[in-house]
Amino acid sequence: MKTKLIRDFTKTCTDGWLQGWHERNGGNLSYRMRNSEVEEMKGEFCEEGDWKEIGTEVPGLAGEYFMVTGSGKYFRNVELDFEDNVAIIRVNEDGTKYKIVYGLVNGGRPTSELPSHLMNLEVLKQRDPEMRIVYHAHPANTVALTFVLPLDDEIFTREIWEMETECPVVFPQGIGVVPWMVPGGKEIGVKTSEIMKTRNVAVWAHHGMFVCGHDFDEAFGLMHTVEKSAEILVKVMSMSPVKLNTITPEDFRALQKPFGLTLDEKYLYEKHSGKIGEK
Ligand code: 2HA
Ligand code: ZN
Repeated sequence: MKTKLIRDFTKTCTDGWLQGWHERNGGNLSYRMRNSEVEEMKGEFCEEGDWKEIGTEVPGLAGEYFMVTGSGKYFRNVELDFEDNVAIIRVNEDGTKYKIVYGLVNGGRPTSELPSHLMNLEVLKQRDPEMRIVYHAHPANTVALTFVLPLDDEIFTREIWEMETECPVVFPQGIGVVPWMVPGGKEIGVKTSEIMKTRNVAVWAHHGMFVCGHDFDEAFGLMHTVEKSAEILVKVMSMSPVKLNTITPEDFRALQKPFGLTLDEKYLYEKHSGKIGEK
């Protein structure tokens, strides 16, 4: 069965693979399904499977269905065999367990980052019921910057924003940075979902990035925009520790009216040091 949802989900996996963000089984993708999408596919669901522990609690997602990549599965292979690599799961009535109702036909489990994905999707649903996607990837330039920039939300956001005028338009709420933590568990999910309460981008130091979106294009485009700016910053820093020219706080403020933005002044600090990464 090839629904529009399956096509859109697959396209995101393939596009991420082509960007080089998904070495081996790196990265994962999840989508909170609409009732109409569940109805469309329900004839193919098997509800007989066992309930398994999520490893955290997401009562705000009770009874909902999610399309998620499989643990240990390669993004490269999603377009080649969707049903082997992706699952649809249902969350139980108290938000502590899930069961696989479709996909992963050769066995397996949903993504190892399921707690982070579901905790993010839960806070996002509260923020905006149409926010349905969480996407995690390992884009190299963004990860590289976590070794040389302070792991500070304000500095990280400001340095990335300065690389492309589009940035504050695309992610006006800025970026949150999570220090290095053990991936795959509840703890890192708590930290990431704290960021997702107000922002659409979370960077995991020395690991990767989480973004959200209303649809797949928006989530992918956000990942792409942050990573593109990170690439420019890596190029600039390889040439010089200081910038001769840049976008100034006044310039950023001037974007607000024409683009209908409100930018938090905490990102628009006056710099006392000329060095990239210092305030
Ligand atoms: O291997 O990206 O964070 C999947 C991951 C874990
Ligand atoms: Zn990862």
